[in-house]
Amino acid sequence: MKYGIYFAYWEKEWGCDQKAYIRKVKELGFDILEISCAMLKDISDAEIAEMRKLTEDAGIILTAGYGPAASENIASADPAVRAHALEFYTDILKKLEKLDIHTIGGGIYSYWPVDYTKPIDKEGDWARSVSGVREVGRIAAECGVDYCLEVLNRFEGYILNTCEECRRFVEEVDVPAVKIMLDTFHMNIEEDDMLSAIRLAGKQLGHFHVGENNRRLPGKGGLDWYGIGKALRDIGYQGNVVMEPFVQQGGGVGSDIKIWRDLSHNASQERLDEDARQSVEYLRYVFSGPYGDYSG
Ligand SMILES: [Mn+2]
Repeated sequence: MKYGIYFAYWEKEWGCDQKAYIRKVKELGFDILEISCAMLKDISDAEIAEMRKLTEDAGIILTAGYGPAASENIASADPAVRAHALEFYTDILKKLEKLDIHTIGGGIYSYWPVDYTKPIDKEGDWARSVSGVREVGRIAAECGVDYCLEVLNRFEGYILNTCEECRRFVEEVDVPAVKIMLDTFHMNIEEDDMLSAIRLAGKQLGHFHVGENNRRLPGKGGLDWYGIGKALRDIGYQGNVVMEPFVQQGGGVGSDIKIWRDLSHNASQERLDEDARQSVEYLRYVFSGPYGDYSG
């Protein structure tokens, strides 16, 4: 398994310059930096080349996360929105290929955050999403990218709330590059048994997010990291484990994630760095198990 962190732990806006984090996360002991596709919308070829060189020099793997805007909703009932979404994903996937990024994950079968003041048509959106994801998934395959559908809790999504739903959805799409993505924070809300859900995903698990029940760094809350590690080893998971901590209030990130208190306990930048370093060390150790792949 490879271990990563999402840049937004340190930031208050999604579209900020994320290049500075490449070297930083390497120094903190991570293998992976997860970036947001928000920063790729207007990126130039020169900037793409610069970013790729920085990751190669640092020996870092990049992965990409995204919460699509309503105008990028591949499941929309409006054909013009679906056409725009297809255009958007085609552009992003080509950029991912240039960046040597092989994983995109998130609510990329719908939009986020969901506007629950509007009526929800789960059945209709599911059907449109399956057909849209099938089309986008084929483009992803051509670009060498795994298109990973993140199962989200009920407050953030309504199409895929459990691993069982995602498995059924992925089977309907039936494109090998389209995979299941799980996140311990969301699973803790929706799954009867998180460890069974991981086992149900099995070989279809393409990307894995980790965070505590309140989205603090793994090791600072109540989740069963030993059990989670065992379930991942049981399915022979060799993929990415990316932590997605959110502990700071403010900005677009704080508002979208609904951070209304300081979960960092007024931590300095140095303290945030040290907490991340300790968390990845802990996770590597716990997930390695008795016969694991612990090498750090
Ligand atoms: Mn996540």
